[in-house]
Amino acid sequence: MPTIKTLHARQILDSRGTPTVEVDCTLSDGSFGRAAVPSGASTGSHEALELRDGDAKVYGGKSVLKAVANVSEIFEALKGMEAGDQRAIDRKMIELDGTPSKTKLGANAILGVSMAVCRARAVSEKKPLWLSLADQYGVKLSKQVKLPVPQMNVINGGKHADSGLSFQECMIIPAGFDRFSDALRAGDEIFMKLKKLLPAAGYSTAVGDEGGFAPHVKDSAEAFGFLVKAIAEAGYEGKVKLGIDCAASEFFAGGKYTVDGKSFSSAELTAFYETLVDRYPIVSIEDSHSEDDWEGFVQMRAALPQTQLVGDDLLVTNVSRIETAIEKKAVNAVLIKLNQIGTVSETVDAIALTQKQGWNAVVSHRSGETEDAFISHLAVGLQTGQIKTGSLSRMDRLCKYNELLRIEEELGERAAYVSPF
Ligand code: 2PG
Ligand code: MG
Repeated sequence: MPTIKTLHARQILDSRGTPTVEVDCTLSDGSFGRAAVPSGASTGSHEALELRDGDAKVYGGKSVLKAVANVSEIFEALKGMEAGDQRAIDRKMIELDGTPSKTKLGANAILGVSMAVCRARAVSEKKPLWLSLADQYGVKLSKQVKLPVPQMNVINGGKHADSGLSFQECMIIPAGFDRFSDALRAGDEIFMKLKKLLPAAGYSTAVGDEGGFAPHVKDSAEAFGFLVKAIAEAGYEGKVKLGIDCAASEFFAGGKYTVDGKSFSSAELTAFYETLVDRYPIVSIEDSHSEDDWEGFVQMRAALPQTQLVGDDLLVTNVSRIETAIEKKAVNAVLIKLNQIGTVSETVDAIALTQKQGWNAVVSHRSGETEDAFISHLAVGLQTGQIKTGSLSRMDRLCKYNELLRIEEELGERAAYVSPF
């Protein structure tokens, strides 16, 4: 296997126009890999550190030139290492950083390198990235290879839009199909229906950070009403379900949750979700409660045992927090974000632990994205069965779906699409 020959980082701009890190890697056999790091807005406080320069005069403090420079330091430690052992490479960077949250080098610097090396290795192996990842981490692929079921955020709220909606993401989940491409088509047709329904009701079709509409509806019920109508008018009733990312840490203050102008205790919030699940075809709820309200999650699981309860800010792709969730029976699914933890290997460990527990892993984008479609390959290679990557507009979102179309085409008869709901 070839060795790491060069690593070069640069500052580029993400989908919000905010600086982020991109890394180029070349191997001794000439293979080249490039990767760009995403960035969140509703970040969990237990996430690994995204290193920013903090000089208010430059990009409002958001430039990442320190992280870019840290890639040179990382290169000194990694040069000449075998590119064939991703775990050794990631371990080396974790040791070099030496802090629990990657505060010294920055998770953005470390992750950029981790992903770029994966890409270069796949080129060297002459394999698609998803297959290289599967082989690297010992995933046993069966004859049928699962494409992920997407959670599509077609109405944006919370920190991702100025719609006034308390919930961050109102999503459609095209589960009842045999092929990924048919599911994508259904999602797109529903999105186009919404585009007609919203203005007819006097609302704007301007979009939020993840490409979903951001109408100033009066409450979440009105948002779900639009989704149900759009699904029915597009002819997909029963086949397309709903999901929410509440991102509840963002509307939690002083021990109370404020949703749709009403104030709830943790237990009252659970009861509110029960009424929503009764009224609408909601099959998945993410971050129903605040990131340290473990008891709220435990109550949710007991109250809604049939619903997929996903931990995002709660678990931050961190094996030790996922272990706590297993002990407490706090969720039954885990959102997986590479930059919450900062290396590909640790991300894979989080997925493996989730799957071992029999829970669902949902590979996810961040609200600040780039043209990099690494997560599409991660979802297929690790056979997670689910992906969350935004709406049906803005290329930073669509490039992930388009990459999945290419993978499905390449898999031909081997491509499978299996509903987890
Ligand atoms: C989330 C994500 C992605 P952000 O909360 O799940 O949708 O948002 O990247 O802003 O944390
Ligand atoms: Mg979330």
